[in-house]
Amino acid sequence: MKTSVEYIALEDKHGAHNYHPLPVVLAKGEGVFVWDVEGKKYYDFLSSYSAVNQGHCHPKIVNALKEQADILTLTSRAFYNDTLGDYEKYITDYFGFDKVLPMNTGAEAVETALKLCRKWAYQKKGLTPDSAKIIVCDGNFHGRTTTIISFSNDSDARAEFGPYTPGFINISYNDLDALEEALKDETIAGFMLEPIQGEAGVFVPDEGYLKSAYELCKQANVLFIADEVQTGIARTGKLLAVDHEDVKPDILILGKAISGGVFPVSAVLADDDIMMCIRPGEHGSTFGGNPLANKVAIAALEVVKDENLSENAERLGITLRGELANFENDMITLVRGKGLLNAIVIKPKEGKEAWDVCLKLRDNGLLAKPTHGDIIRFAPPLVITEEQLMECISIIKKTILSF
Ligand code: IF1
Repeated sequence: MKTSVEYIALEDKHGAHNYHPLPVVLAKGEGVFVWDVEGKKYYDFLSSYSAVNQGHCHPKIVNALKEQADILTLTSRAFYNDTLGDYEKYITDYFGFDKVLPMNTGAEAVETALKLCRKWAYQKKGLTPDSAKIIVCDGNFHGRTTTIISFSNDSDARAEFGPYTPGFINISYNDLDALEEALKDETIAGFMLEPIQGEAGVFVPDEGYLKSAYELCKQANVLFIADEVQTGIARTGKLLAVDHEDVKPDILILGKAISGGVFPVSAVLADDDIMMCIRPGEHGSTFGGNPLANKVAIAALEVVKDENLSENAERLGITLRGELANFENDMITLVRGKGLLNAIVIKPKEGKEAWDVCLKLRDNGLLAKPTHGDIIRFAPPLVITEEQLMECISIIKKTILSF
C-alpha cells in the first residue's frame, strides 16, 4: 500500500495536469463517507459533483452492476438486447416522456440534445439548413466538448480551443427581458439552460423564471431544453429542478446520479414529435444503452424513490441553509441553494481564502472543493441523515471559526 504522497506523485508524473485536486487520496466510499489511503474518514460534501446522490457504493446499485457484468456487458446497437427495451420503458415512464436516447456522459447527452434541437428546427420549424441558433446563458457549464465550450464564457474552459462552433447566442441568466429580446430572431431553435447554475456557484434563479422562460419559448415556437445533469435526480428537493415550477421541458438532459455514480450513464428524453426527427444511422454511441448502464440506472432510479431522496434533500437543505445563515462569522458572506445543492461565498481573511478553508475542512473530516475562487459548494449525498448533517455543520462552523 502506497502513501498519499506516493499516489499524488504518480498522478503528477504519469497523468495529464488537467485538474488540481484537493490533496487527499481516496481509497474507499460508503454512503456519505469516504476514506483516504491512510484510513482517515471524511464526510463527502461534493458527492462527485452530484453523481453519488444515492451515496457511495449503494449495495442495490453495485449488485445490479455485478449481476449484469457476469451475463452481458455490451452488444453495441448493431443488435437488440434484453435490457434496453425494459430500461427505456422504465425511464420514459419515470420522467413522463415518449422516448429516450441513451448516451454515456453528460456532455454527450448535451451534444445529443443540441443536435436533436437542430434536426427539429429544420424538419418541424422549417428553418433553412444551417441557420438554426440556440440560446444559452452566461455562466453556463454544460460540459467540455469543443462545441459546448464554444458557447462558454469561462475563459479557462474556452481559451485556446478555437476555432469555435457557431450557432449559439449568449444571454444573461435569470433575465426574462434578455430572453424575450433574443427570441425575436426567427432562426432561434432552442433555449438551453441549467435550472440552477451549478458551476457558476449554485445560482438559483428568481421564483417563476423557469415557468416564464418556458412560456416565452412556447410562444416563439422554440424548444425549452433543461440540462438537469447536476440538478436532477432529487438533488434540489424535487425529482427534477424544473418540478419546483411544474415545467415540463421539451428536451430533458440527465446524467451523473442517474447511475448513482456507479457507471457512466446519461440520457436525453423527449416526446415523439421531437425525438423522431433523428432517423436510424444519424446519431449513436458504442456504449450508449449498454446492458450494464441499463441495469445500473434502473436500480439507481429505484433507490431515489425507495429512499425518498427528494423529500430528504428538501428537508435537510432547509436545515443546512438555516444553520449557516444564522452562523455569526466574518468569512461566510452568502449562503444559497435549493435542496442539498448549496454553496457559500467566502470573504478572504488575512490572506486565507476558500481553498484554505477546504484544506482545513479536510483536516477536520469533511471534503469540499472551491469553485471560481471564493465559492465552496456543499452537496452531500442525499442519503445523509439529520444527525450526520448536524455533525457536518458543526465541523463547518468549527473550521470557519479557526481562522
Ligand atoms: C469537470 C464542473 C460541475 C454539468 C452540467 C453537463 C455536464 C456537467 C450541468 C457534463 C458536468 C462536472 C464536470 C466535471 C466537474 C463537474 C462540474 F465543475 F465542471 F462544472 F458539476 F459543476 N451539464 N459537470 O454540471 O457532464 O460530461 O462531465 O459527464 O469537468 O471537472 P460530464
